[in-house]
Amino acid sequence: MSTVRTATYDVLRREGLTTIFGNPGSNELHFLAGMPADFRYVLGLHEGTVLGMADGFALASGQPAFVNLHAAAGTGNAMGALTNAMTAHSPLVVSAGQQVRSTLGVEPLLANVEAAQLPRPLVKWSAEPATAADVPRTVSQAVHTARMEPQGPVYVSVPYDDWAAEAGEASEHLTARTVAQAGSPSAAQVADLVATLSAAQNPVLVVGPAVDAVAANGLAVALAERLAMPAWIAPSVHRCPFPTRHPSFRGVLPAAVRGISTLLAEHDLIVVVGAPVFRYHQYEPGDYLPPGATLLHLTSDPAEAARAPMGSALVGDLTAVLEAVLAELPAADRPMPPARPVPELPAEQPGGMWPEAVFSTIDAVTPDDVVYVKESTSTTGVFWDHVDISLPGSFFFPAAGGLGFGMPAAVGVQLARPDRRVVGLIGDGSANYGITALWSAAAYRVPVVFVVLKNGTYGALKAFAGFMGVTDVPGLDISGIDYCAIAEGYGVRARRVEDAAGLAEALREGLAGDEPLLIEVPTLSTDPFA
Ligand code: TZD
Ligand code: CA
Repeated sequence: MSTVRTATYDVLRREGLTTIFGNPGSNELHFLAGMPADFRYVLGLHEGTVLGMADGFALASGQPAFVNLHAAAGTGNAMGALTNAMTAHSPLVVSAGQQVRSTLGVEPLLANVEAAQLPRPLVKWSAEPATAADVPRTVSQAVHTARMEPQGPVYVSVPYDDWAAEAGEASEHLTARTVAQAGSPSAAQVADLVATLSAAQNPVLVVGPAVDAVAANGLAVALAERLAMPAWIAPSVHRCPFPTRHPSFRGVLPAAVRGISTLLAEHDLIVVVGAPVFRYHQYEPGDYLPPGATLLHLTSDPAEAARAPMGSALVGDLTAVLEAVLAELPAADRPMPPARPVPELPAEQPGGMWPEAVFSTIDAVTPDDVVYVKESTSTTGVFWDHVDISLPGSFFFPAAGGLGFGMPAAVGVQLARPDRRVVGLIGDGSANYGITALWSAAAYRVPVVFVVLKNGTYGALKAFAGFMGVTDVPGLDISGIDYCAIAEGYGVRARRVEDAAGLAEALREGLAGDEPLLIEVPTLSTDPFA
């Protein structure tokens, strides 16, 4: 008869969750002790980093990743990072160690009081099994729940004395079962979609992160070409679902109600695929839609469809829906819209490189299949003009805007995709929220090249202050931090560069090596609202 611990490892192995991202405490030692040899443990020195690494790993692999945190305090430290995982639909199975079951009533030190309640509403599902014998089944339920569309993080709290208990025969079924999902549109639904799309005179495509998550980027391109439509990336995007050098590509929509309806004013049909409608940021009230326009929303997330304030939605498997539509949809009888010119780089100025020049230098040096993990907030607009991204899974950004994702996620993405090189584009402010990822990168020899854009300030917040018309905001300057010294302190090699030539040389060095490198580059501030 196997123990709860063995049966749980069997479930994790069967479902492919053999990497454990964690930071341990006394409640977790019984689970971790004698970890099976086919599992690997990736230690993060802070739970925000642990969760961020697992998030990057899950997003880049498309598979659930396992996280092991310490009780309530460890969970609390991870919750900022959970905002991003929840928004990104990242299939994380987050576990936390609990105090001994029979002692919970008296709330001993490190008891996780109301454990299942703690991470809500930042998880899709959360539980503490009612009995020790139900732990393996609960973990199995957690994995299937995380993996099912719409994917998302889940949470399981396990009292540590459960691990040695007998699992019971019922747990043997868990490693013999499968849970699959289907979501194809009916023939009538396809006919409806084709009629709506064909009737449009001047449609526009808005593509979102869920397209990249299922690698349906090529289908989005086929749809844009079939209807000769311009294509925008949905606002506040955290993945790149459309090739940035395709003639249809227009950029990323502004994250404002009025900004979007103004930009799309010429169009009679707005076709949104795989994005919330819409994830706004700056408050600019106005009409949700341009006059006379209708919106068609294709999504795999019922909640996304239900909460949209306008449009007609169809919820289904995005690949199945797009394939079914493309099989029936006639080509539009209009010319493709002309490609927009790539903006020139701004003229050089003393004091640092323009972020635009940083990105175009990196674009020129990196291989075509490079993966960018970006957390430099004032540059979210200009980035897209200067990089050539064409493959699925090539760009990740904190999905809920919670900083502390970039550095850890870069490590997690690189661990999930050793076949591709990862470049982290990290603001000097953002770096500090996930800085301990440098230690994990060094300890596990994860060859991420971190580029820290050092403008000495929370640039995006300065720009926001201007947009909001407020002045004299304290706490926006962060000068005097030496990122090279910090990197070296964590065991990561570092280079300080001043210009494009130095940046290119340091990047080549980093990409040629098999260990992490941090490059610090002084930058000028761009205005994201310009
Ligand atoms: N804390 C957390 C966890 N998430 C946040 N988003 C913020 C604070 C607020 N914040 C932003 O939204 S942008 C930003 C902060 C502090 C500045 C980040 O500075 P940076 O990038 O140096 O990384 P830029 O390019 O200078 O803006
Ligand atoms: Ca900055």
